[in-house]
Formats: sequence, structure tokens, C-alpha cells
Amino acid sequence: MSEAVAQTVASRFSELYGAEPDGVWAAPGRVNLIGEHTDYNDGFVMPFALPHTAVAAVARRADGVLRLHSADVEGGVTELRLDDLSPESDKNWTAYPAGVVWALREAGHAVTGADIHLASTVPSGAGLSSSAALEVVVALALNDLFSLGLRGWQLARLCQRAENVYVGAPVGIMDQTASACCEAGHALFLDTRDLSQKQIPFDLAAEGMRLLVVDTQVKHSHSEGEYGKRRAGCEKGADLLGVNALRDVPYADLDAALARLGDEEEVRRLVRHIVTENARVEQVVSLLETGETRAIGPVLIEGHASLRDDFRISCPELDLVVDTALASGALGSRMTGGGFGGSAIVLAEEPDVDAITKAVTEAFAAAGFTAPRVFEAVPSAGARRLR
Ligand code: GAF
Repeated sequence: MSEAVAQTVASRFSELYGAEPDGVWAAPGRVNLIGEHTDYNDGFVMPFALPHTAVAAVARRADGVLRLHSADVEGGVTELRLDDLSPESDKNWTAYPAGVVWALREAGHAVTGADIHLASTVPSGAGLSSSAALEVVVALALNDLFSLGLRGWQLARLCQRAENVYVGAPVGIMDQTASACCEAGHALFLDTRDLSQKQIPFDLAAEGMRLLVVDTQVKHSHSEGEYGKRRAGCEKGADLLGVNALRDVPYADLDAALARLGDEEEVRRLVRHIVTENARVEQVVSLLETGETRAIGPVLIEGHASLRDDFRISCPELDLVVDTALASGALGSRMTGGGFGGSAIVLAEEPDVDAITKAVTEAFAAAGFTAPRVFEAVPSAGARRLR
């Protein structure tokens, strides 16, 4: 499968650029199991990698030129000069790979140019980190081709900088780290403060369960204002409470912290979500480690309620997935990713999967919503070289 994909992408590269690529790399999208909007609060997250990947065929250049092409976007090859790359100058898809090259060079890494052809199976705008997959696959390819010796978490930091500064989206570090560092059969317990990581075995099929992703087809974008507003609100909360980041408010002190915020109702809601969400990540880790996998269902449900009512980033389509799945026997369900659209996850017993899928699809039709796309998510490998 990987070999066939690598061959297709390499062949297209040769057609476009008239030579063989030096190699082919893949980086996955991710699903976040729990820990939403905690990453820019120095908190905990728990994503796992999807089988869907961005694949890049790449060849080195030595002449300061970057050529970019995507199988997923109309149009020909874009040619850029490395010396001309500058933040927020590009509003197209090319800003993601170009931003990575810019971030590497700005950090002092000797990248002298490249020809790149990309093809991705990660659904875009679905809350599944299609942007991070593009960034990480380019970073990994250049790391190998220019012998930069950077580790996965270092590539993730550079990719986040590309997205924050070059693309102009104020995202945290979760998606890039997930794409770079996840392992097949595991969820990644990540402390976003120091990027310390623990791979937690997560094999639902072995226990007779499944995790479904329901892509509502409602597109979202992090460069738009609401994500940034939530981030600014969390930073205000940390300021008012006199802590570096909301991560520093222990769950046991939540009531006292909320009382100190007085009539800052909006900030109180954001703080409550972050502090309880960090506790939920720790709870899920502990349940998985003690083999109580089914017991994570109620924690996922609480997580959704918190995102809907306190953080206020759900939407009618996401709520309909969660409500319908739970009414049809799911063990747990929540929106995943940045919110305002994108995808929800559903944890279910294997025999209930078809009935839940049917119920959600029918509920969408009855509500007049675009049909959702439902697929099973199996924890897959992180970024890697294919050939
Ligand atoms: C998006 C961002 F890119 C992540 O950094 C994270 O904040 C997530 O939304 C919400 O948990 O995917």
C-alpha cells in the first residue's frame, strides 16, 4: 500500500520536474482523543495518528529555488526564491510548505532549495490536521535530505512556528507533534509544556470496540478570528490569576480560581474548560493504563459538554452527531480538533457501529445538513520515509 502510494507520487514528481525524486516521505493527520485547546495553555493532549497521510516526493536543489506542486490543488508548479520568502506574504496552500522552509532557514539550518510534489489523503478543513501533515512531511524530508539531525519534537516546533508566523494562524503544538511523533497502535500522551511524551497502547479492536470519525463537512479555518479569541481569553485568565499558563491552575483549586475571577464571566468559562479538560486527559490516561477502556466514554461526553457550553466552539452539526450517537448506544462521543465545524469522534461497541452510522446519517438528512462522512479511525504510524 505505502509502496504503491510512494510510486504514484514519485512518478508524478518525475513528470513535473523531469527527474527522479531523492526520496518519498509521509506524515499523517491526527484525531484528538481528549485534551482540546489545552495545548496553547501548556496543558495535556492525547491525539493519535490517522492512516490518512500527506505524501511528499522531494529532491534537493542547491540554487536557492523552491518549486512546489500539489496533486490536490488546481494549478501548476509554483516557483519561489528562498531569499524572497517572507511571513504572511502568501495566502495560498503554498504558505504551508514554504513556511516550513522559511522556519528552517530562519533557525539557521542550511536548506538550499528543493523541488516538492505533494499529495494528501487527509481531509482538509475537517479538524484532522491536514495542514500539520503538510508541514511535517516537508520538514521531515528536508531534515533527511540536508542531514539536519532534528528530532520529531524539534521538527514539530519549527512547523508550529511556520504556521504561527508565516501562515499567520495562532495554533498550538499538538497537531505537528502528533503527526511527527505518534506510533501505530498507540495514543500519544503529550505534555505541551516541555513536549515530554508517553505512548499509551490504544487498540480498540482487540477489545471489541471501534472509534468512528464523523466529518460533518462543515469547514473551519484557524486563521479566522474565533480560535484566536479563545486563545487571548485564556491568556487573560492566566494573567488575572497570576500564573504563567492555565496549566498552572490545579483542578483542586478550580473553585477558588473561579471565585477570584469575579464577574469576568467569559474568562471564567474558558478557565473552567481548560482546567477540567487537563484533568480529563489525566483521567483517560489512567483509565487506559488500568485497562478500563470503556470507562473513557463518559469522560469524552463531559469533554464535549465543556467545549459546547463553556468554551462555546461546537456547532449544531457536531452536537447532532454526539446526541444521535449517544442515543443510539455509543459509549462516548465528542467533537475533536479546533471546533466550529470539522469532525466528531464516536466510541462504540463493534456490533453497534452500523446502527450508529445509520442513525447519524439519517439525523443529518432529517435536519437538512450535508451528508456526513463516517470512517473508522485506527491509530496509525507517525511521519516516516517511504523510500
Ligand atoms: C487546532 C490547533 F491547531 C491545535 O493546536 C489545537 O489547539 C486544537 O485546534 C484544539 O485542541 O487543531
